[in-house]
Amino acid sequence: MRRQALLLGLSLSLGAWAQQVYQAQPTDDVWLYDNAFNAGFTAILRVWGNGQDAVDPINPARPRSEFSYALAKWRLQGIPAGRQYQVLQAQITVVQTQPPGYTRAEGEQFPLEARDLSDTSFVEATWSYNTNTTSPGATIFGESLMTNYRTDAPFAIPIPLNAEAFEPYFNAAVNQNGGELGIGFVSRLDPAGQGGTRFYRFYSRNDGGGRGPVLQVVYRVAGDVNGDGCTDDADLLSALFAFGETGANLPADLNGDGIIDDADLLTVLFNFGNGC
Ligand SMILES: [Ca+2]
Ligand SMILES: [Ca+2]
Ligand SMILES: [Ca+2]
Repeated sequence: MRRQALLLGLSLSLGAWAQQVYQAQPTDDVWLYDNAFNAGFTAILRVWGNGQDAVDPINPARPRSEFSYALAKWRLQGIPAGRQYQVLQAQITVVQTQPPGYTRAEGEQFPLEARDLSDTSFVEATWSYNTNTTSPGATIFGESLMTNYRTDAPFAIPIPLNAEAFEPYFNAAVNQNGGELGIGFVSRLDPAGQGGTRFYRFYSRNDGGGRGPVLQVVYRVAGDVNGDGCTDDADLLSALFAFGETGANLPADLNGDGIIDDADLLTVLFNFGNGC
């Protein structure tokens, strides 16, 4: 129950009813490291860097021993293709095993990064280090927070994603990649000097306790005020009639800044016909 409370405590409070929430664990996650054991099915993923770089500058797809990554991919089920989505909030949460091999200050200095992936061709069940070519990209969607840091129990590490940076990646996954979305976990945290224990260790989807990574995305069809999945004149009229209104959770307040103004109206206009 405590584990659920950890994750629920991080869940987002929802505003307007047209918003929807995707929340799931990955369909595949692997430990990408040349000496990884049981890389596809290990219950624990491990991530480190060389203290300077998070990604191997020589060959990101085949990290040397100074680098270790985790790759994960999600299948965004239930989100129809053929329309553009607005991402309001996004977060990945992983659960660090007990005890962490780093101090809170080290975790804050060398965060766990969530990045884009070159592709989502890797498959957990048939994973092979020798043939894999998937590599973490240069876009950092988010960095971990040490807000729940503790040494006496596993703790949740939230990685809030930048909604503006993540939105086009999310839309490309839904509309151009069959719903598959890949995330690379990397870090500059250097294991050396702490007996080789100073690195991120967090549960994979294969953990028997269900503590694998969780992706949560709050989204809506872009410009869709009334939540019927299509941005049309009904949404335009709603935004016009509510123009100037202020308050929390107003359906026509598409950017969620508490006022319905020309920014919201333009969002409807720019997305006119979306999803219809
Ligand atoms: Ca796995
Ligand atoms: Ca609509
Ligand atoms: Ca607004």
